[in-house]
Amino acid sequence: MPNFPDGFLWGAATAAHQVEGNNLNNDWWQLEQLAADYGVEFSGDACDSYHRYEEDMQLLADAGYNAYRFSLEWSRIEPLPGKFSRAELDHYRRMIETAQRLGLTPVVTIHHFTHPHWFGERGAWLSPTATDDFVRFVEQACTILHDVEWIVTINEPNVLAITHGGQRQVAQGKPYPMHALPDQEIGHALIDAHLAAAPLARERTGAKVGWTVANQALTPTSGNEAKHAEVQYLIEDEYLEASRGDDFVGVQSYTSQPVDADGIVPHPEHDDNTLMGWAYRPDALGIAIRHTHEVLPDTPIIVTENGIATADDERRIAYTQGALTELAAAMADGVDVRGYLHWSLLDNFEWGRWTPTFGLVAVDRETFERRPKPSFSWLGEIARRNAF
Ligand code: IFM
Repeated sequence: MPNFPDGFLWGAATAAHQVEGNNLNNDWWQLEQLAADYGVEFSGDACDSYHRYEEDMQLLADAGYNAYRFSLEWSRIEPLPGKFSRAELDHYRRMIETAQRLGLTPVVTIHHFTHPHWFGERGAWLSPTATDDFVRFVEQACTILHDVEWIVTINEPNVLAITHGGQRQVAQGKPYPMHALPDQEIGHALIDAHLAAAPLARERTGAKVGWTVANQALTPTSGNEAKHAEVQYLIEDEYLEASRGDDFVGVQSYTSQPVDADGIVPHPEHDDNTLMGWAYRPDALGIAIRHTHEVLPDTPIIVTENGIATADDERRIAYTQGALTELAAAMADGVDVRGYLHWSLLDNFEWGRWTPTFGLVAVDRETFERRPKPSFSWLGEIARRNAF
């Protein structure tokens, strides 16, 4: 059973809007109201982690983990352009200090999918002021991040460019595109924002700064290698390349898909699919890590997300065991991986849906009671021993 290097991060991840509750002032809250008739569910109180974060972190620490990834909610910190809430910054500062007191290394994401209303009204990432707006927020965020070791500027910019691209199409009266590639204009705006924010955060905090990319683990079907390379560049590699020179890059992997002459092959319904409708592919993590290493051979990697939406916790253990086997093999082959952060700590709000349960810990949505699943202690034990 391989031992992992000293200081290897073993943790779980969440994001503010998915767990905090009542983020009244962001774009997702607005979308949840507007799209309710189309079956989009409401985040509401979520897991009430805005108030219960200490309980969440205590669970992690007691179970043997040494890291927790969570995000800042921009719409709380900057409710109006240029008007910052000192009280909300203090709230996130308390989260950082709580993690540190409990022996958890905080991995802090500055932006995880949501933005304040006013930023949306300006045109979001397509606004001419987008980078300046984001940098102004990052400057304020840095005032509470001075002793944080790992900072993610933006979570999954490639997914953000797909979802915002879809919303852009809808606003133009077109149907929401299925299996779309990132909107390149939005993607390039996100890259600009990262390239402006990362050096600033590094300089102001001394932290290791990077961003996280949704790794698709795309594979070519026979004879379609050129198309595969083209799609892979547009959907993933452009965003990986923007991380060249960063202190780390976050790999986020769940499944794998083939590419044929027409692009990504839509995944058919199958008994074995996860609750997201994705193919059950524990091996995707190995493909994702190795591909990221090929593009960025000198950049350390953290697995900032990996997990499975399932109601069957034994399946979660089997999936994670498979993924960790691939991770260990990639490390044995020389890939520099610094940590593994499971998605997710809690069964949380999966962007408009509550049924895809990714959590190591279930949450009673009436009482907010946390109920750890067997997978939680299983992974915690691996973390405690730093061996698997
Ligand atoms: O829940 C999301 C997370 O916010 C970003 N990465 C993928 C997860 C599962 O869909």
